[in-house]
Amino acid sequence: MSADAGKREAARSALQFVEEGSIIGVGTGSTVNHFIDLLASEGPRIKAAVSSSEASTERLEGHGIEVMELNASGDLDLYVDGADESNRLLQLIKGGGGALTREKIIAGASRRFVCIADRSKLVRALGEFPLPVEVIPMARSFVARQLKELGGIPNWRENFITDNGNQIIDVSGLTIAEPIKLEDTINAIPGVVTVGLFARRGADVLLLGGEDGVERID
Ligand code: ABF
Repeated sequence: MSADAGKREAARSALQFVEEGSIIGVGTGSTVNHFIDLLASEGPRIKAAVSSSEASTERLEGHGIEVMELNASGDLDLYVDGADESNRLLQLIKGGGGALTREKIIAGASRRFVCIADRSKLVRALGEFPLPVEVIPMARSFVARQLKELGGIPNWRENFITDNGNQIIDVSGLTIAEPIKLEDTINAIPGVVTVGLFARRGADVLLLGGEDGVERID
């Protein structure tokens, strides 16, 4: 089974969490794209979605699904999104697609976060995937030096601007033994908008699509 087929199966499996007439949070990425398409074709009819990116908004609206501002929706019962890596505690690295800030906001505003991914995203320890850090542009070099002091190798994602007008540093070489601690440490660097470690608020359910079907981890 290809990784893409695994993503699609995980996305299909997330439909069981969607309630008819509800307002749900919808993330970003190729796995979520499957979720949006399947929601439109075979899922329950939702009232509206709160979207984590311009790309997902466009896709949702293309299917005739109303997109609402989080300020208008209030807290959400469900958020469905992908990840770049997850450990067995459902702590995640996210932000490969650059939408980490809005993703973290919606995850924080949601009672249940269902993460969908193909099997390859499950890792023993987080950190092989470079950790994305969204920064205020004027702080980029300063933040990069701080990240070096933490033992990372910062790499500016050139020619990329987030939906919030900021820049991204991808940090490789970090040993993430204590995800919550590292999330707090990086969050505390002036100029950091969001770190793509979702450890304080990880996922509640992880659906992993693979050869043997969809594995659910709670
Ligand atoms: C978003 O999309 C991200 O946080 C993560 O970077 C990415 C996962 O990508 P894909 O679903 O394309 O593998 O959820």
